[in-house]
Amino acid sequence: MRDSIETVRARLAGARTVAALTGAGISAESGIPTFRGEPDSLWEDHRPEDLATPEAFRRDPALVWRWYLWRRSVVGVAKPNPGHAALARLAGRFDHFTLITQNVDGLHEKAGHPSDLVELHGSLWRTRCLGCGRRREDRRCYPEQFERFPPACDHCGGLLRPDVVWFGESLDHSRFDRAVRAAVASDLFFVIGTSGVVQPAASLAGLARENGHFVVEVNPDATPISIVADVCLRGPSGDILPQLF
Ligand code: BV8
Ligand code: ZN
Repeated sequence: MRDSIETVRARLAGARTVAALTGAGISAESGIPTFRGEPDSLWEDHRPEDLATPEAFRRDPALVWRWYLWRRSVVGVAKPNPGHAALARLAGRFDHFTLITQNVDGLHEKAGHPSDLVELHGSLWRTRCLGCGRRREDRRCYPEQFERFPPACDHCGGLLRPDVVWFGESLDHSRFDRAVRAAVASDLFFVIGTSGVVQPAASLAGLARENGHFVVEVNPDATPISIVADVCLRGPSGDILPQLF
């Protein structure tokens, strides 16, 4: 591993443009369950794939909202870990750095990423109204904090939904375009803490590779992305990233 760390550090020294794609794994050391990892990633015996869908929300908006509020209550007390902090330091070293995250937990923003952050799948901390389309920052974590449940828009009375991208929903085009441009243009592309299962986010590493860029995977386990990586740093991102930056 030591020589791989040195290889990546040497690449960083010569890089002009860097990008990183993160997944749930980077927040694992902040105590947030991943999607497909530990047994505690389930919630009341529901699988994330069964709840993070428009169909589930149509069928039972209160159940889906309870799941998101439970996640807010877990994430709300979580702190960014040394992996998030290392990426924030990296952002300070490069004029051209783009951080692309699949996570909706807001921990990268908490660690300090004002401008270079692309939240591909939206945010747990924002609602969108199905009636008037209004998006609002919302930090409430418990059903009793809402006048009506499932939550209703205080402007038009419409049903509010979490402002995240569910399975079967298209990603916001401008956000995904920014991520693609970063993958195509970066000398160095990090893929951190993702199982590489969810598309189209998982395709970004292959895109970076096809454009001749150096790809580094940081993950304790091998994933479908490992085959396109030039270097695989096997271990927790909270340990590995601070050794790099
Ligand atoms: C789309 C927001 C076009 C919500 C999320 C069939 C029908 C319909 C669609 C599809 C289909 N087949 C495929 C698709 C496409 C589908 C998809 O990819 N499905 C998968 C499950 C096969 N994708 C979509 O639907 C996307 N939209 O394609 O639009 C379209 C339109 C209509 C019809 C068809 C296509 C939208 C996908 C977005 C879904 N929303 N999140 C919410 O969070 O509530 S995805 C969700 O999974 C999270 O965002 C999460 O980040 C993401 C990916 O998971 P990971 O981050 O990788 O987490 P995971 O637990 O899997 O892995 C953790 C990793 O960390 C592991 O590798 C582990 O080893 C590692 N790790 C653990 N500890 C550490 C660590 N690493 C480092 N350090 C540690 N300490
Ligand atoms: Zn409204």
